[in-house]
Parts: sequence; C-alpha cells; structure tokens
Amino acid sequence: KETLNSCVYYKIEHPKFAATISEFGGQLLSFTPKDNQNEPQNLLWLSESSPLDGSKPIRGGVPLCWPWFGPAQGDFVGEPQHGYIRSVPWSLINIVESDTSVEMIMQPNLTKELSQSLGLDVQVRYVFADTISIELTTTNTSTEAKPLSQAIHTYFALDNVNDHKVLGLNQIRYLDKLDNAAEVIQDGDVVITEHTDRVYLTAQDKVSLLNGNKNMDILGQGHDSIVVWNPWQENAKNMVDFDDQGYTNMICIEMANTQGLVLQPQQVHKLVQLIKP
Ligand code: TA6
Repeated sequence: KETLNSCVYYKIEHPKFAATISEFGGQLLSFTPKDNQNEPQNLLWLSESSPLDGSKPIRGGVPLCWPWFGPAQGDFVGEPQHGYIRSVPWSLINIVESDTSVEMIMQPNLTKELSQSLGLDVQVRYVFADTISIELTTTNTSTEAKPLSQAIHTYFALDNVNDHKVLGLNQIRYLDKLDNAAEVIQDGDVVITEHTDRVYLTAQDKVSLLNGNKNMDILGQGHDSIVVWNPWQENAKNMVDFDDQGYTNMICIEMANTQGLVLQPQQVHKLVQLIKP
C-alpha cells in the first residue's frame, strides 16, 4: 500500500504480473503481464492528465459505474454521472495471494445514510492471474424492488487506434448515443474511426479486441449490454483530464446493465468482466 501525492494505491508485484489499484474509486489503474518475452505493457489505458488526488474520477483504468450508468435520473437527478462509487474512497476487505493469483475484495466507503437510502450494497472482487477478473456484486438489502444500472467501464490500451477491431458484434443491434439512441444493426466488425458511443443490446458472453496483431478475449456475465466508446479528437480535447492524443491509444469496452435491471429484496446480482490477453 503506497501513498503518492495524496493518493493511496495498492501496488501488486507478482512474478506473473504487476497491478495498481487506487483506493479512490476502488479502481484498477494498471495491469501489466510479465511474460518476459515482450516489453511489459499496461493492458489498460490511463490518461496522463487525470488528477489522481480524489478531486474527480480517475480517467482510465476501470472506473466502476454504480448504482446508475450515464446521467443521473429520477430521484438522483443532479448527482454525478455514472453514480457515486468511482468518486469515493474504498476499503480493502480481503486479499488472498497465491503463487498463481491475487484476489482482492473491496467496498466503497458510502455513508450509512446513503447506503440506507439506496437499499443496495456493493463490493468488487478482483482476481489477477494471467487474466483479469472484475466482479461487481450488488445486494438489495431493502424490502422493496430496486432499479440498478451499472458498468465495468474498462479503458483498453491500443497501440494505435488505426489498427484495431472489435470482433463478435456483427448483426447485433445497438443504440447510437450520438444519434438520439437510434437503433442500428452492426455490420461486420466494430472499427472506430470517429467519436463513437454505442450501447450494444446483447448479453452474449464474449467479444474480442484485436489490438494490432494481439488478440484479447473479453468475457462477461450478468450484463444486458456492451458499451463501446471513444471520444475521438474533438471530445478528448474538450475533456481537461483526457490528454489530447489519448483517443489514439484507447477504446472503452464495457460490460453493463443499461436495460432496466431490477433487483428484488435480498436479491444478489453479479456483473463480471473477464479479460483474457
Ligand atoms: O461509456 C460511455 C460514456 O457513457 C460516454 O457517454 C462518456 O460520457 C463516457 O461514458 C465517459 O464518461 P465520464 O463521466 O467518465 O466522462
């Protein structure tokens, strides 16, 4: 556990990988496989101009969006986009290390009042090995049904945005958030060449990301949609925490619940993203 300019990190140095998790947001910031052949490279993208001091959500790694995805609505209107938990400190509940993996369980330090009013509890479980497993588990602790939207908002690193493809979404319907959520059918592989913000309406368990000639399988469970986002040049420039050329080295591929999930009293829902480089 280290503190660097007022930000607390967990740094994991394992024979097979290195990982950095910020206490703020309970957010995975870097995961670097050590396969000694190639130059160690962070599989995740992290903006160089993002504040890490807790003043605002960290731009990059894997922000956790909960208990809503996107702009706050209904009772929550006026609250931050993508919910509370990426903007609060988290506590480490448990860590288990072995010669093949490290498992961490963390939970956000929400106030009692907020937890009570939400009627929902949440924990994240990371399992790091030669893969990255991220599990966001929500429990409805109340006596009423509770709506929930959420996303594991992963920023994948690209060597060059001009040489990537997302495979596995051909013929899948998506909502184009840049065109009033118009419904569109994906034609072929997904290749980002401009500002892209799409919610693919699928619970399929796998897509693949081709980063140059490197294939990465991205598996999911408990999701009802897969979000694909790249702000492209103009939008990246307009976000002070997004370094200007950052858009050429990232793509967000997110397992999400965006289609009206409702948890019954005492129900537990697990949203999983498993990254297999
Ligand atoms: O994941 C796509 C998205 O919902 C986009 O609409 C964009 O807002 C992005 O998230 C980043 O949101 P943020 O609040 O982190 O700037």
